[in-house]
Amino acid sequence: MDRKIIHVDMDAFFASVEQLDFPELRGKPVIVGGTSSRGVAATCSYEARKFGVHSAMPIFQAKKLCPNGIYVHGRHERYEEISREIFSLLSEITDDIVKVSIDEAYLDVTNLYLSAEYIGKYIKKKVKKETGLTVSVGISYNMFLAKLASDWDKPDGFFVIKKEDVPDILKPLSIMKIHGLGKKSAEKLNNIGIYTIEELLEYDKDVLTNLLGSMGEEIYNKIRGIDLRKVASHTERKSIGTEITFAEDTDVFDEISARAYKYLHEVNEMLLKKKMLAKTIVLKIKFEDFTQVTRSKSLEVYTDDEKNFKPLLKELLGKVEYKGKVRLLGITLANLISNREKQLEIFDIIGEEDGK
Ligand code: TTP
Ligand code: MG
Repeated sequence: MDRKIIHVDMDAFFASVEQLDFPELRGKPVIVGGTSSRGVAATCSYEARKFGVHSAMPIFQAKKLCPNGIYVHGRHERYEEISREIFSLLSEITDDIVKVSIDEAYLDVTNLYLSAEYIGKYIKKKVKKETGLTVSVGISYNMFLAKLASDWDKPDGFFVIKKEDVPDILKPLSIMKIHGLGKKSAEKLNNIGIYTIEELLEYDKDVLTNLLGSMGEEIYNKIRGIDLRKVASHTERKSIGTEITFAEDTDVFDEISARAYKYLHEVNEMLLKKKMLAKTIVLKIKFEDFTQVTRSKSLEVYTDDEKNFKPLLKELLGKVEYKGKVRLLGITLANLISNREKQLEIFDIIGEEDGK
């Protein structure tokens, strides 16, 4: 089965945040990146792009092209804050997410029941509703094409690249659109008369490898719609737990056991809140002499239902060799995955209206 990959990229991110926070800047050419003529533009609003201004352009040059532009200093903390907010709402959709820059992320939604198109439109709406900003969404069956798609229809874009569109849809594009192909490599290709992807498709793998080194094969594959990179998450949560030291050490089994069930309840509540399922329960007991034991037990299936863990906890409590008073008790639920069905509830908030 083909994968369903979504790439999201905020529009003119720093400049849009400035326009959001300072309404008088809306609809105006805004250039972020310092007011000093020696600096470079971090980015600029789409109104400024009409004048030919772009990211990394020296400010003095931008001022020549757009003398009436509004030049402002960047406020990185504020951009980071909004970035966190956006990433947090994207993380509610799936754990298979990777943030690649302050305003950009990939999501693998292959395992969600809803279509990638539906989820993509939901993202646009949700980001707009929660932050007031627009985001461009690209959808395809791999990361390379999804990124290309998010750039297709900017700003406020929504574009899908289907398998049957490839490679025809790519042919007219400049080779500069190939993410991963650096400026130097593009120049090398230009020097032998290659400017478009259609022209590049004429060359076989060996020639590209000779020209571009190890990247040759990667580029050869990408322009044919082949990109096997996985959306590898770095943020996956492996466990949820709590542990607390007793106010007074105790060897009364009923007290220890009551405490354990109470913690299981609390941890299970956290699991539900995070919309996750767990398979394993871990009991940790520390004794008054500071020695400790950890025992764990797993279910056959993932669950978020506390009552499934209770018999396991009973067994674990019975297994421990109590060699003195208990000082600390901890309960952890481990082996976590997302609860896909629960996550689908998130989407219901928005409903079926058209997305863009
Ligand atoms: P981008 O997503 O590349 O650009 P953008 O969001 O401003 O515009 P677009 O609509 O084309 O996506 O980068 C995100 C932010 O990163 C951008 O707002 C400012 C910062 N940035 C720099 O500071 N320097 C740079 O050279 C680039 C490219 C971006
Ligand atoms: Mg962007």
